Amino acid sequence: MKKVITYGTFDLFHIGHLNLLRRAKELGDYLIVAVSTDRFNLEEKGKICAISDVDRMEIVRAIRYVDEVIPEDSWDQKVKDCKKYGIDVFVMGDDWKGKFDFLKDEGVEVVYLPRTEGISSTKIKHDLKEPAKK
Ligand code: C2G
Repeated sequence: MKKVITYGTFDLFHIGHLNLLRRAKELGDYLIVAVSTDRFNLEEKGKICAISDVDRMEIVRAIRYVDEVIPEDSWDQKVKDCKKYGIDVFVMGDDWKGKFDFLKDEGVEVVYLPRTEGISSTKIKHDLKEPAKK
């Protein structure tokens, strides 16, 4: 069984997230998604989420492509996770291109997928605050 892992906040779940998870699952048989905790987002990414980590994990867990959800609470857990879960493929959107190539040294295939253009959690929040002028 080919095991795939990906990491993210998945706040205000949108089509960009879904496209990523669908393509990640196409690369293997079992997809684990590590969802960033509220603490990790606030302290490490400086992000305040609209949706709590408990709810973001439940939403991601309900996505048909996802087989397992774990918390992400440190930048440094990826190597340990890949070993613990026997990961074959690590996947991220290409805004992270090159950032996680060190995982290749662990025998993990590293794949960066093209982001979905025109959508992001930040854009959704902004557009809700300042609707485009008609
Ligand atoms: N994504 C995408 N297209 C978008 C928006 C996001 O493909 N329009 C991808 C991102 O590249 C990422 C995943 O969806 O692979 C989750 O995106 P975020 O929730 O924004 O996650 P991020 O803040 O990038 O956190 O340790 C890694 C971090 O946890 C990643």
